[in-house]
Amino acid sequence: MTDNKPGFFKRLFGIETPVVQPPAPPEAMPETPAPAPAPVEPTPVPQPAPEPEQVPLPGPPETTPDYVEEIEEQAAEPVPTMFVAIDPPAIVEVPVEAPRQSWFARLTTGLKRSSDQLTGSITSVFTKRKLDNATLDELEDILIQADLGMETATAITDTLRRDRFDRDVSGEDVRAVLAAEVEKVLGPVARPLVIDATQKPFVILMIGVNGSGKTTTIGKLAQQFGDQGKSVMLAAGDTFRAAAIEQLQVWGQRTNATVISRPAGSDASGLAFDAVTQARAEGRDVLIIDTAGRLQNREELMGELEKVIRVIKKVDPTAPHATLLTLDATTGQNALKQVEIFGARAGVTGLVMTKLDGTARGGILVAIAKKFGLPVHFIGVGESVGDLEPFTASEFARAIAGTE
Ligand SMILES: Nc1nc2c(ncn2[C@@H]2O[C@H](COP(=O)(O)OP(=O)(O)OP(=O)(O)O)[C@@H](O)[C@H]2O)c(=O)[nH]1
Ligand SMILES: [Mg+2]
Repeated sequence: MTDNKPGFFKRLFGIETPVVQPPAPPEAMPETPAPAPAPVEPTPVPQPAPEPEQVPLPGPPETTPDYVEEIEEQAAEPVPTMFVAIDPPAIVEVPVEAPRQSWFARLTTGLKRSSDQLTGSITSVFTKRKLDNATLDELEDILIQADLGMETATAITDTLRRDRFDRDVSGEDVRAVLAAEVEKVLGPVARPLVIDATQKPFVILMIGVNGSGKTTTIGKLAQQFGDQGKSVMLAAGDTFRAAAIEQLQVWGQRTNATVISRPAGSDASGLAFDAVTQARAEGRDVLIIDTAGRLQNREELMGELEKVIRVIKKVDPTAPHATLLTLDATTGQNALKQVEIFGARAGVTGLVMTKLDGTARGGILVAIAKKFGLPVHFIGVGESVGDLEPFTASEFARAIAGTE
């Protein structure tokens, strides 16, 4: 959405964010040259022999897989310079659990930033006014500015027009209609991620733009699956940055999940192939494969993602069994494009919306649900291992509409 009403829009969303390391807006991201080695290595990373390291691999595949040719072709090319790295920290820190509010309180607090502005605008429009066309037009603008999407905005104003036209309407009445309409849209997409126990491993591929929360979400999921008694393997498929590999290793240690990795600069598809092979040989319940962040409009990077998927399918044609797209709640309208393009190229099966605890432009989730109908499995409400919650429509609707 273009910011054609700067004053209003600033009031609506122009609040400084406390979120740690927000990604730069995709459009503004510069290309980053091949990564220099991190200036300080926090802990000596075991220097792996040229061949894979942490877990012995089962014997080589019986026939040479096609991907080997692709990898060899690629090896002749210079190290790719197209990944956009977000200044990786030299020392990867995983936040420790601190005493905290319930997740719903944090969700409400996070969405309060959107909700306060939204409900404040609604209240100012609906103070002592009869519902007429002018107020309905104003309300529609407010809802669209809040990223809810044209269809939902129209549905809300249509309901009010039908039921309350020419009558006194309070801000509270409007918020109740807003909550009901948002819940109606989100209800069908609030679906849990079901792990099919007959798939061993159940392969989850985590994808998304830079900094959207892939690796953190993997850590949180590893914890949840581990708590359920599942044996979990993680694959450090963001082979581009050494810090990304370390970050996943830290999560692996923390959650007692095995991490399979290769040295930075290795081919991501080859790692994915090895990881699925290894997890299958070990009878793992779940394998979660991390990937490098990529902007959806970078053709070559999207092609690389397709290759990762092709190679996974060489080991298990039914995999990946879930392809999860992480969306940063602070992104706004660009999230629609991310869902569209990642969906078309990588066959997204479900969404995780992260960072709903901080600056929230949470309304976009409503527009996404309406447009794509993809399941929303989880929401991220913080950086700690416990801060991933199943998505529920009514709580989200109440939080954004500011109703109790
Ligand atoms: N407040 C908050 N921060 C989060 C959440 N999820 C992730 N983060 C933070 O967002 C930043 C980026 O998270 P990562 O998990 O590294 O994101 P990524 O998608 O793996 O990033 P790349 O690998 O660079 O593409 C980190 O500082 C995380 O701690 C969340 O739900 N809430
Ligand atoms: Mg990552």
